[in-house]
Amino acid sequence: MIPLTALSLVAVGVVGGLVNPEGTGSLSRARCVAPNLPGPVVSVSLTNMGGPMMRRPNGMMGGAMRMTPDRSAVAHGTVSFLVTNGGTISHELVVLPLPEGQIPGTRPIGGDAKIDEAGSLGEASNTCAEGTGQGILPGASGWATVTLPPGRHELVCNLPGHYAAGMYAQLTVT
Ligand SMILES: [Cu+2]
Repeated sequence: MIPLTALSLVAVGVVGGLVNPEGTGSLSRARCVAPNLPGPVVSVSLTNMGGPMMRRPNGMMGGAMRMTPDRSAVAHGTVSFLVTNGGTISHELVVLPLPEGQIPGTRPIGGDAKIDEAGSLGEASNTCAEGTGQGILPGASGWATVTLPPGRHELVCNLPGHYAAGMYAQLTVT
């Protein structure tokens, strides 16, 4: 169990772009028990179709991955994300502000098959732990506590090819 004070410090570090040194990501197919998370908790389910990964002729992943939050809106301030990977490969959650007028899922994709994460407000990419790591392994959960201003936000998985395959969702902060 991580004390709330330590959790808050880690959250501040993530917002500042620091890497959580505890992020080993070495657990396999673990079932995780998250600590009591502060603020409203947005539960997010990450999925992909089982079996061999579909690939289009251009090498991009087929559209078979999803990011599904349990709500479409949350009050501004301290918000926690509890992210569970129900898929067969690693995933993550990154919280990005959604610029005025921009449609979710339309960010430009770079040569590395990823989108630009500049301006990230935090991420859950650690297996059975808080904050930033090497990705949430299949069957496991990760979590993060962030401070969200009012406005539209986009939750994304930015592992190569995953955004293009459909791993994004809008979250409105009121
Ligand atoms: Cu993913």
